[in-house]
Amino acid sequence: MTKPHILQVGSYPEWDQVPLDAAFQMHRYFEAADKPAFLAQVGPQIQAIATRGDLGAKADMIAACPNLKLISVYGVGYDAVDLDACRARGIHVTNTPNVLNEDCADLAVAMMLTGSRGIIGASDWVRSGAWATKGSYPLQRRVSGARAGILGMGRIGAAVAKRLEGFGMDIAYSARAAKAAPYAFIADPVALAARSDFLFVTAIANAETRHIVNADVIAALGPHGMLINISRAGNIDELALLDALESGNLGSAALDVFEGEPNLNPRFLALSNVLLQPHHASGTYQTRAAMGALMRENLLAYFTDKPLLTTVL
Ligand code: 8YV
Repeated sequence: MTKPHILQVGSYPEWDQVPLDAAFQMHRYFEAADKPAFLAQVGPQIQAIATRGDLGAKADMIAACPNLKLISVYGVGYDAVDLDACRARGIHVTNTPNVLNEDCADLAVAMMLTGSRGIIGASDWVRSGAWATKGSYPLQRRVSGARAGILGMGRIGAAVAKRLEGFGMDIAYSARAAKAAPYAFIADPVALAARSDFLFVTAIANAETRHIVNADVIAALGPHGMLINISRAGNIDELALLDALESGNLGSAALDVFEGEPNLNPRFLALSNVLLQPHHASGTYQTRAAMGALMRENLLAYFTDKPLLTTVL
Protein backbone atom coordinates (compact mmCIF):
# COMPACT_ATOMS: atom_id res chain seq x y z
CA MET A 1 0.00 0.00 0.00
CA THR A 2 1.33 3.46 -0.82
CA LYS A 3 1.68 5.63 2.21
CA PRO A 4 -0.89 8.41 2.66
CA HIS A 5 0.53 11.91 2.20
CA ILE A 6 0.41 14.07 5.32
CA LEU A 7 1.32 17.72 5.71
CA GLN A 8 3.15 18.14 9.01
CA VAL A 9 2.75 21.70 10.27
CA GLY A 10 5.13 21.64 13.25
CA SER A 11 7.74 19.47 14.91
CA TYR A 12 6.98 16.52 17.21
CA PRO A 13 9.22 14.63 19.60
CA GLU A 14 11.32 11.87 18.06
CA TRP A 15 9.09 9.17 19.58
CA ASP A 16 6.17 10.53 17.53
CA GLN A 17 8.14 11.36 14.41
CA VAL A 18 9.50 7.83 13.99
CA PRO A 19 6.09 6.08 13.87
CA LEU A 20 4.64 8.90 11.75
CA ASP A 21 7.43 8.47 9.17
CA ALA A 22 6.92 4.70 9.22
CA ALA A 23 3.18 4.87 8.52
CA PHE A 24 2.89 7.97 6.33
CA GLN A 25 4.67 10.08 3.77
CA MET A 26 5.25 13.15 5.95
CA HIS A 27 5.76 16.51 4.23
CA ARG A 28 7.47 18.84 6.71
CA TYR A 29 5.98 22.27 6.22
CA PHE A 30 7.86 23.70 9.21
CA GLU A 31 11.23 22.89 7.63
CA ALA A 32 10.47 24.53 4.27
CA ALA A 33 12.39 27.76 3.63
CA ASP A 34 9.78 29.01 1.15
CA LYS A 35 6.48 27.92 2.70
CA PRO A 36 4.06 29.18 0.00
CA ALA A 37 6.17 27.47 -2.71
CA PHE A 38 6.29 24.26 -0.64
CA LEU A 39 2.51 24.30 -0.19
CA ALA A 40 1.95 24.93 -3.89
CA GLN A 41 4.22 21.98 -4.70
CA VAL A 42 2.93 19.34 -2.23
CA GLY A 43 -0.61 20.63 -1.62
CA PRO A 44 -2.37 18.59 -4.32
CA GLN A 45 -1.02 15.29 -2.86
CA ILE A 46 -1.99 16.05 0.75
CA GLN A 47 -4.74 13.84 2.21
CA ALA A 48 -4.41 14.85 5.86
CA ILE A 49 -2.77 17.53 7.97
CA ALA A 50 -1.03 16.74 11.25
CA THR A 51 -0.81 19.91 13.31
CA ARG A 52 -0.51 21.15 16.88
CA GLY A 53 -2.95 23.06 19.07
CA ASP A 54 -0.80 26.16 18.97
CA LEU A 55 -0.28 26.07 15.17
CA GLY A 56 -3.63 24.90 13.75
CA ALA A 57 -4.33 25.20 10.03
CA LYS A 58 -5.32 28.48 8.42
CA ALA A 59 -7.64 28.96 5.44
CA ASP A 60 -4.79 29.42 2.93
CA MET A 61 -3.16 26.15 3.99
CA ILE A 62 -6.47 24.28 3.73
CA ALA A 63 -7.18 25.87 0.33
CA ALA A 64 -3.76 24.75 -0.95
CA CYS A 65 -4.71 21.11 -0.27
CA PRO A 66 -7.66 20.29 -2.57
CA ASN A 67 -7.66 16.58 -1.62
CA LEU A 68 -7.54 17.18 2.14
CA LYS A 69 -9.90 14.93 4.15
CA LEU A 70 -8.72 15.17 7.76
CA ILE A 71 -6.90 17.54 10.12
CA SER A 72 -5.54 15.76 13.18
CA VAL A 73 -4.62 18.17 15.99
CA TYR A 74 -2.02 17.34 18.66
CA GLY A 75 -3.75 19.30 21.42
CA VAL A 76 -7.23 19.77 22.83
CA GLY A 77 -7.57 23.33 21.50
CA TYR A 78 -8.55 23.65 17.86
CA ASP A 79 -9.17 27.41 17.77
CA ALA A 80 -6.25 27.87 15.35
CA VAL A 81 -7.92 25.57 12.80
CA ASP A 82 -10.23 27.34 10.36
CA LEU A 83 -13.34 25.29 11.12
CA ASP A 84 -15.53 27.18 8.64
CA ALA A 85 -13.17 26.23 5.80
CA CYS A 86 -13.29 22.59 7.02
CA ARG A 87 -17.08 22.54 7.28
CA ALA A 88 -17.46 23.98 3.80
CA ARG A 89 -15.45 21.09 2.35
CA GLY A 90 -16.54 18.29 4.71
CA ILE A 91 -13.02 17.97 6.14
CA HIS A 92 -12.88 16.02 9.43
CA VAL A 93 -11.08 17.54 12.42
CA THR A 94 -9.84 15.57 15.44
CA ASN A 95 -8.11 16.70 18.65
CA THR A 96 -6.61 15.09 21.77
CA PRO A 97 -9.02 15.72 24.66
CA ASN A 98 -8.90 14.13 28.14
CA VAL A 99 -5.33 12.84 28.03
CA LEU A 100 -4.02 16.28 29.08
CA ASN A 101 -6.61 17.24 31.72
CA GLU A 102 -4.53 16.29 34.73
CA ASP A 103 -1.33 18.01 33.61
CA CYS A 104 -3.13 21.20 32.66
CA ALA A 105 -4.85 21.27 36.04
CA ASP A 106 -1.57 20.51 37.81
CA LEU A 107 0.12 23.48 36.16
CA ALA A 108 -2.79 25.81 36.93
CA VAL A 109 -2.59 24.90 40.63
CA ALA A 110 1.22 25.11 40.60
CA MET A 111 0.94 28.62 39.12
CA MET A 112 -1.54 29.64 41.83
CA LEU A 113 0.80 28.41 44.57
CA THR A 114 3.96 29.76 42.96
CA GLY A 115 2.46 33.19 42.44
CA SER A 116 0.61 33.47 45.70
CA ARG A 117 3.44 32.24 47.92
CA GLY A 118 6.13 34.13 45.97
CA ILE A 119 8.12 30.95 45.42
CA ILE A 120 10.31 32.30 42.62
CA GLY A 121 11.18 35.47 44.53
CA ALA A 122 11.79 33.41 47.66
CA SER A 123 14.23 31.18 45.82
CA ASP A 124 16.07 34.27 44.54
CA TRP A 125 16.07 35.58 48.13
CA VAL A 126 18.07 32.53 49.21
CA ARG A 127 20.40 32.44 46.19
CA SER A 128 21.24 36.15 46.33
CA GLY A 129 22.17 36.00 49.99
CA ALA A 130 19.31 38.37 50.92
CA TRP A 131 18.13 35.90 53.55
CA ALA A 132 21.36 36.41 55.50
CA THR A 133 21.68 40.16 54.86
CA LYS A 134 18.07 41.36 54.87
CA GLY A 135 16.38 38.72 57.01
CA SER A 136 13.04 37.00 56.48
CA TYR A 137 11.32 37.01 53.11
CA PRO A 138 8.30 39.35 52.90
CA LEU A 139 5.00 37.72 53.90
CA GLN A 140 2.86 36.29 51.10
CA ARG A 141 -0.83 35.52 50.53
CA ARG A 142 -2.57 32.38 51.77
CA VAL A 143 -4.13 29.93 49.33
CA SER A 144 -5.90 27.42 51.59
CA GLY A 145 -9.52 28.34 52.28
CA ALA A 146 -9.52 31.17 49.72
CA ARG A 147 -12.26 31.77 47.13
CA ALA A 148 -11.67 30.33 43.67
CA GLY A 149 -13.55 31.11 40.47
CA ILE A 150 -13.32 28.83 37.46
CA LEU A 151 -14.30 30.30 34.12
CA GLY A 152 -15.24 27.31 31.96
CA MET A 153 -16.26 24.15 33.81
CA GLY A 154 -15.24 21.67 31.13
CA ARG A 155 -12.93 18.69 31.59
CA ILE A 156 -9.93 20.81 32.58
CA GLY A 157 -11.97 23.18 34.75
CA ALA A 158 -13.37 20.17 36.63
CA ALA A 159 -9.86 18.78 37.14
CA VAL A 160 -8.74 22.15 38.56
CA ALA A 161 -11.77 22.26 40.90
CA LYS A 162 -11.04 18.75 42.18
CA ARG A 163 -7.54 19.84 43.18
CA LEU A 164 -8.77 23.06 44.80
CA GLU A 165 -11.13 21.05 46.99
CA GLY A 166 -7.97 19.67 48.60
CA PHE A 167 -7.05 23.22 49.62
CA GLY A 168 -10.44 23.69 51.27
CA MET A 169 -11.26 26.46 48.81
CA ASP A 170 -14.69 27.97 48.30
CA ILE A 171 -15.26 27.17 44.61
CA ALA A 172 -17.64 28.77 42.10
CA TYR A 173 -17.73 28.68 38.32
CA SER A 174 -19.14 30.24 35.18
CA ALA A 175 -20.13 28.24 32.14
CA ARG A 176 -22.72 28.48 29.36
CA ALA A 177 -25.09 26.51 31.61
CA ALA A 178 -24.99 25.05 35.12
CA LYS A 179 -23.29 21.65 35.33
CA ALA A 180 -23.80 18.71 37.63
CA ALA A 181 -20.92 19.98 39.79
CA PRO A 182 -20.96 20.55 43.56
CA TYR A 183 -19.89 24.20 43.21
CA ALA A 184 -21.78 27.49 43.02
CA PHE A 185 -22.82 28.38 39.47
CA ILE A 186 -22.47 32.09 38.73
CA ALA A 187 -23.34 32.79 35.11
CA ASP A 188 -21.90 36.31 34.95
CA PRO A 189 -18.06 36.37 34.74
CA VAL A 190 -17.98 39.81 36.44
CA ALA A 191 -19.93 38.46 39.42
CA LEU A 192 -17.70 35.38 39.49
CA ALA A 193 -14.57 37.55 39.54
CA ALA A 194 -16.02 39.80 42.26
CA ARG A 195 -16.29 36.85 44.67
CA SER A 196 -12.92 35.30 43.74
CA ASP A 197 -9.42 35.60 45.15
CA PHE A 198 -8.13 33.39 42.33
CA LEU A 199 -9.79 33.32 38.92
CA PHE A 200 -8.84 30.39 36.67
CA VAL A 201 -9.53 30.64 32.94
CA THR A 202 -10.12 27.16 31.55
CA ALA A 203 -12.70 27.97 28.87
CA ILE A 204 -12.59 26.79 25.27
CA ALA A 205 -11.48 29.58 22.92
CA ASN A 206 -13.88 30.65 20.19
CA ALA A 207 -15.64 33.76 18.91
CA GLU A 208 -18.09 33.59 21.82
CA THR A 209 -15.40 33.52 24.51
CA ARG A 210 -13.07 36.08 22.91
CA HIS A 211 -12.11 38.63 25.60
CA ILE A 212 -14.58 37.05 28.02
CA VAL A 213 -12.12 38.30 30.64
CA ASN A 214 -12.51 41.99 29.82
CA ALA A 215 -11.66 45.17 31.74
CA ASP A 216 -14.80 44.77 33.91
CA VAL A 217 -13.92 41.20 34.93
CA ILE A 218 -10.35 42.27 35.70
CA ALA A 219 -11.55 45.25 37.78
CA ALA A 220 -13.95 42.98 39.69
CA LEU A 221 -11.10 40.60 40.54
CA GLY A 222 -9.34 43.62 41.99
CA PRO A 223 -6.05 44.64 43.61
CA HIS A 224 -5.78 41.48 45.71
CA GLY A 225 -6.98 39.05 43.02
CA MET A 226 -4.93 36.70 40.89
CA LEU A 227 -5.82 35.74 37.32
CA ILE A 228 -4.55 32.36 36.09
CA ASN A 229 -4.81 31.50 32.39
CA ILE A 230 -4.05 28.06 31.00
CA SER A 231 -6.53 28.27 28.11
CA ARG A 232 -5.85 30.66 25.22
CA ALA A 233 -4.68 34.26 25.20
CA GLY A 234 -7.75 35.32 23.20
CA ASN A 235 -9.98 34.63 26.20
CA ILE A 236 -8.46 37.67 27.91
CA ASP A 237 -8.32 41.29 26.81
CA GLU A 238 -4.54 41.34 27.11
CA LEU A 239 -4.12 45.12 26.86
CA ALA A 240 -6.69 45.64 29.62
CA LEU A 241 -4.82 43.03 31.67
CA LEU A 242 -1.48 44.79 31.16
CA ASP A 243 -2.99 48.16 32.15
CA ALA A 244 -4.47 46.64 35.32
CA LEU A 245 -1.24 44.87 36.27
CA GLU A 246 0.78 48.04 35.72
CA SER A 247 -1.59 50.24 37.73
CA GLY A 248 -2.08 47.71 40.51
CA ASN A 249 -5.83 47.53 39.83
CA LEU A 250 -5.25 43.78 39.47
CA GLY A 251 -3.08 42.11 42.08
CA SER A 252 -1.27 39.60 39.91
CA ALA A 253 -1.52 37.16 37.03
CA ALA A 254 -0.05 33.79 36.15
CA LEU A 255 -0.11 33.12 32.41
CA ASP A 256 0.79 30.14 30.23
CA VAL A 257 -0.51 31.67 26.98
CA PHE A 258 0.02 35.01 25.22
CA GLU A 259 -1.10 36.91 22.15
CA GLY A 260 1.53 36.42 19.43
CA GLU A 261 3.37 33.78 21.49
CA PRO A 262 6.22 32.99 21.68
CA ASN A 263 6.84 36.71 21.04
CA LEU A 264 4.85 38.12 23.92
CA ASN A 265 4.15 41.77 24.58
CA PRO A 266 7.37 43.16 26.18
CA ARG A 267 5.27 45.04 28.75
CA PHE A 268 4.86 41.68 30.52
CA LEU A 269 8.61 41.37 31.02
CA ALA A 270 8.83 44.59 33.01
CA LEU A 271 6.21 43.46 35.55
CA SER A 272 7.03 41.82 38.87
CA ASN A 273 3.40 40.83 39.59
CA VAL A 274 3.10 38.36 36.73
CA LEU A 275 4.30 34.76 36.52
CA LEU A 276 5.17 33.82 32.93
CA GLN A 277 5.08 30.26 31.56
CA PRO A 278 5.92 29.11 27.99
CA HIS A 279 2.62 27.43 26.97
CA HIS A 280 3.54 24.11 28.51
CA ALA A 281 0.52 23.08 30.57
CA SER A 282 0.45 19.72 28.74
CA GLY A 283 4.25 19.53 28.62
CA THR A 284 5.14 16.30 30.40
CA TYR A 285 6.63 13.19 28.81
CA GLN A 286 3.59 11.16 29.80
CA THR A 287 0.96 13.50 28.44
CA ARG A 288 2.78 14.43 25.25
CA ALA A 289 3.25 10.70 24.52
CA ALA A 290 -0.49 10.12 25.00
CA MET A 291 -1.32 13.15 22.81
CA GLY A 292 1.00 11.92 20.04
CA ALA A 293 -0.47 8.43 20.17
CA LEU A 294 -4.03 9.75 19.96
CA MET A 295 -3.19 12.06 17.08
CA ARG A 296 -1.65 9.12 15.16
CA GLU A 297 -4.53 6.80 16.03
CA ASN A 298 -6.95 9.29 14.49
CA LEU A 299 -4.85 9.43 11.30
CA LEU A 300 -4.55 5.64 11.16
CA ALA A 301 -8.27 5.19 11.82
CA TYR A 302 -9.12 7.42 8.88
CA PHE A 303 -6.80 5.63 6.46
CA THR A 304 -7.99 2.17 7.53
CA ASP A 305 -11.68 3.09 7.30
CA LYS A 306 -12.27 2.90 11.03
CA PRO A 307 -14.25 5.42 13.08
CA LEU A 308 -12.29 8.47 14.19
CA LEU A 309 -11.60 8.41 17.93
CA THR A 310 -11.96 12.00 19.05
CA THR A 311 -13.75 14.24 16.56
CA VAL A 312 -14.31 17.97 16.60
CA LEU A 313 -15.96 17.90 13.16
C1 8YV B 1 0.00 22.07 23.42
C2 8YV B 1 -2.41 22.96 23.56
O1 8YV B 1 0.86 22.95 24.06
O2 8YV B 1 -3.83 21.16 23.95
C3 8YV B 1 -3.72 22.28 23.53
O3 8YV B 1 -4.68 22.91 23.07
O4 8YV B 1 -2.27 24.09 23.23
C4 8YV B 1 -1.26 22.22 24.09
O5 8YV B 1 -1.55 21.03 24.67
C5 8YV B 1 0.25 22.16 21.99
O6 8YV B 1 -0.69 21.62 21.16
C6 8YV B 1 1.59 21.49 21.74
O7 8YV B 1 2.22 22.05 20.77
